[in-house]
Amino acid sequence: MKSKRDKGIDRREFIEISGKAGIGIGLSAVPLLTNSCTDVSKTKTVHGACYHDCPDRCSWNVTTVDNEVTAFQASANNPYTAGKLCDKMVNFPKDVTFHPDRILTPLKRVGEKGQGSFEKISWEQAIREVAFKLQSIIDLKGGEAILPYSFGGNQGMVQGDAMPNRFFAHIGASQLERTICGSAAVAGVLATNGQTTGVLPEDIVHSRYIVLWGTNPMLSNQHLWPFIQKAKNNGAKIVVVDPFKSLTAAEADWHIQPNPGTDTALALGLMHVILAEGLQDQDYIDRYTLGIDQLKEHVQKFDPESVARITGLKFETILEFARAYAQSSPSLIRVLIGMEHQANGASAFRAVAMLPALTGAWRHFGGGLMHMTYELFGECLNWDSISLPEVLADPSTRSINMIELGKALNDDALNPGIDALFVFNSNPAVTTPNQRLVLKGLKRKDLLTVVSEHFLTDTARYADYIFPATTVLENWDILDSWGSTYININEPAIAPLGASKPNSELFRLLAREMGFTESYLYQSDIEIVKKTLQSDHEYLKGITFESLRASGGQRLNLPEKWMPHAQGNFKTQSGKCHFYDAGIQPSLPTYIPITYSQKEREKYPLQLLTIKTPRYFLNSSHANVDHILKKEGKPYLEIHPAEAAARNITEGEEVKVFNQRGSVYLTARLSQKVTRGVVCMPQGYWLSQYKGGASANALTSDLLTDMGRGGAIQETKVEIVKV
Ligand SMILES: Nc1nc2c(c(=O)[nH]1)N[C@H]1C(S)=C(S)[C@@H](COP(=O)(O)OP(=O)(O)OC[C@H]3O[C@@H](n4cnc5c(=O)[nH]c(N)nc54)[C@H](O)[C@@H]3O)O[C@H]1N2
Ligand SMILES: Nc1nc2c(c(=O)[nH]1)N[C@H]1C(S)=C(S)[C@@H](COP(=O)(O)OP(=O)(O)OC[C@H]3O[C@@H](n4cnc5c(=O)[nH]c(N)nc54)[C@H](O)[C@@H]3O)O[C@H]1N2
Ligand code: SF4
Ligand SMILES: [Mo]
Repeated sequence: MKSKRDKGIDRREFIEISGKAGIGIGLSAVPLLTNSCTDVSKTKTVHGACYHDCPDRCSWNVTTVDNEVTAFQASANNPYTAGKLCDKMVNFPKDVTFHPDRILTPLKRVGEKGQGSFEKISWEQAIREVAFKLQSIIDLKGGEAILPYSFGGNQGMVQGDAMPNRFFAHIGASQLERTICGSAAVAGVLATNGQTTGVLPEDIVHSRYIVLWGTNPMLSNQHLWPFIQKAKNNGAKIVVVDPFKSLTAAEADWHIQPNPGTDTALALGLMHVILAEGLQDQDYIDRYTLGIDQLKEHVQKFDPESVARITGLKFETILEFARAYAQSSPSLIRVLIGMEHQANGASAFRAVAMLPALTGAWRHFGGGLMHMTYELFGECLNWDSISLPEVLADPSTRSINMIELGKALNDDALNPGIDALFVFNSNPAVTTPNQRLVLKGLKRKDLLTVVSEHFLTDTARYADYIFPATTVLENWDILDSWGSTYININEPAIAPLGASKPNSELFRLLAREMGFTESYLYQSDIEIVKKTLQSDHEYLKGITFESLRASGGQRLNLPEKWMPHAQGNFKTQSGKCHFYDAGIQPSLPTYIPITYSQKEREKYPLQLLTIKTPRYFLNSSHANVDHILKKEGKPYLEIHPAEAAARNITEGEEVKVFNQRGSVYLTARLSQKVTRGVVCMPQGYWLSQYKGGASANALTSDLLTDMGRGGAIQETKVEIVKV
């Protein structure tokens, strides 16, 4: 989830500022990332935070002796993530920073694209050649022929946002619509509540009925789990709604297993029952909501029988779920991201977000909806210093949706076509849907591909130039969060290894080589960190650069009892919770399935989930580490025994999963974790780790979601044969 989406910095915003021109820019004027850590000679401990695209945003301490890491631990100063880092990160210094395969020098391609043959070159040569090539493209076709492609690989505001955004805005590059994670979920919840910040994570301990709807915290939000367990110890019932028996579902008191992508219907069905049985909080509805009459009429169609047909659930399950939810208090629904990757994804979030207003759950501490926290940081940090809106504003520059990367790279009608792709903080060859089209684009001989990376990822293999990026242990940053309430600074623990440089420095060097003189292209990392904190917002009271350096993560200074909608106060235009909104199409959330012809259904009868099941990967990150791969085992397909038997497939056999977009080879695991008609494979393995060189996204589609222009990645139909 890119938390800064709504702060305007993902939009290209550039106007030339002539007044600031004319600064002499030589190497000496470029603030290189030098700091006290280059002459470390004794033990020291610095504070930092996890850079991953993870809602937890753990705070940590790193102890070093002579540029060697001697201890790497969760910080006790952040009680939310104190205790331990997750399984993915405990060995981070060895697994990533000091990994022998790490790229530590610039590389230039010598073999065919994708082959992975490179020669080492100097930074000077790499910067000179890439700057020259970018400038030639700009001169010939304009900046829009260059597409930056990045996502949550590093969520730091300096390394992920500030410097790269400024550079690409300055050259007038195409904007990237960063929609692969969170866009649909946020669009849905905003339509209903106008904000996504509901119940705060720690307050879940006060809940007595917790619905984990399409989220798997035991794996993907691990520091929330102890709080859920505490609630359980206090008597809370834990319900999981998930088409897959996830780790969390297996631990729940009740696992409700609907057909994938049918949650909108399920939520509307619950509302049907609640209204039919008079279980709603009429006073809350009268005071703080809009459109109850339209909703009442709308949910007529979603009677339990119809919803049972759509969701594959029992009629009784829908009744019992509706009653238990409405009659428990405080009742909390936890949503996150996973469920959004469906054709109806945004509508599902929109509908689910209505339930707490219908039952008045918001009135009770620990009751309501728990979703994101990024808006809290959006309100209090000095975003203008990151996004520089006054100097970087040109909303007319074209945008390309990251989900449609494959289409964009292969679109002859696109004017200008994409001549250069600049990838950092992302591994699109593995993580972007419609992989075959992405790879076809990456193979284009006339495409300049520049990648900044730690490793020779499947994407980097296609690069013309690779720049070696520092890891989080080697650079400054400041990190907000989309799932917790702590702000962190990240102080470098060691000097950059080899010739690696932070993303920020890469863009400063390119700017200098291209002859740009605007001072905002050369701001130092520490300066950006300090400026970001310059705000007198009450949430930042007591939080300064110095205090963060001393303590690591600090909790935002939020009101003690955070109950955002106890008395309405929705951030919609009307200030009410919108059951109905004439300004949105459709005006009520509606279950609209994708229809397939009889022939298509026969050809590809199974729905494929490609989800985050590996414990030790973070998307595709860490999937190249030997001991991690050993723990995760070979990529596998979970298939219901009845579906397997129908295809004469037995446990452990090799199978080919295929559809019109591609095929992937996997080992069959006969499993009751999926229902009939649904199969599941893990996302994250690199395609170079599969026979046939294709991974999960070779099968997925670049279809967009109903709202938010996210990716309906899980709207994927396949067939399976044994090999
Ligand atoms: N170990 C680990 N942790 C991670 C990540 C990782 O790769 N590995 N990735 C991080 C990132 S980028 C993110 S966005 C978060 C995501 O964290 P979560 O939002 O918790 O998402 P997922 O694990 O993607 O999906 C959660 C569950 O949604 C289910 N699901 C899929 N389709 C549907 C549906 O139609 N309806 C319902 N009800 N459920 C559905 C899946 O089966 C899955 O079990 O996790 C973060 N944490
Ligand atoms: N089929 C399927 N596809 C999915 C998903 C799914 O559930 N199923 N989930 C989607 C979701 S929710 C997300 S968030 C995306 C994630 O997709 P990506 O954002 O592509 O995430 P990663 O695979 O972790 O790749 C991040 C890369 O950034 C690099 N990196 C880390 N730090 C730095 C740095 O400081 N500088 C540079 N230059 N590079 C750095 C890492 O080495 C890594 O290779 O995938 C999406 N794709
Ligand atoms: S990946 Fe998440 S849980 Fe693991 S250390 Fe990072 S923030 Fe914490
Ligand atoms: Mo994500």
